[in-house]
Amino acid sequence: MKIVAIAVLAAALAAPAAFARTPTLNGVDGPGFTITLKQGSKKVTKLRVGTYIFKISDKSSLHNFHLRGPGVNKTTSVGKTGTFTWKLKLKKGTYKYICDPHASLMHGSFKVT
Ligand SMILES: [Cu+2]
Repeated sequence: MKIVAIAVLAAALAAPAAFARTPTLNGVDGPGFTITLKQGSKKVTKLRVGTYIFKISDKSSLHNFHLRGPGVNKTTSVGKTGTFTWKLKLKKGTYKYICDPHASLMHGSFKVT
């Protein structure tokens, strides 16, 4: 009986971790003068505190993707292109993403609560 009870308890404890998947967000800059951050097809405007996977596609050597906010300051390179994966812990606050050379045109933000 004791072994069964332990097995049931272990399964109950393991279950939430098995089902909790890290959400993926997709950031894109370029090839034109655009910068976006989406979850699926939806623009990201607010998120809950937690860990997220940011998949960044830097599609232009004129632009970069620079994300800044509480505890985070990550950027791709102006002058290079590529796909990058960042696993980031987001805290409460406002996060901004910009293209550094064109920040007045290419910018966005979201709130984490
Ligand atoms: Cu730019």
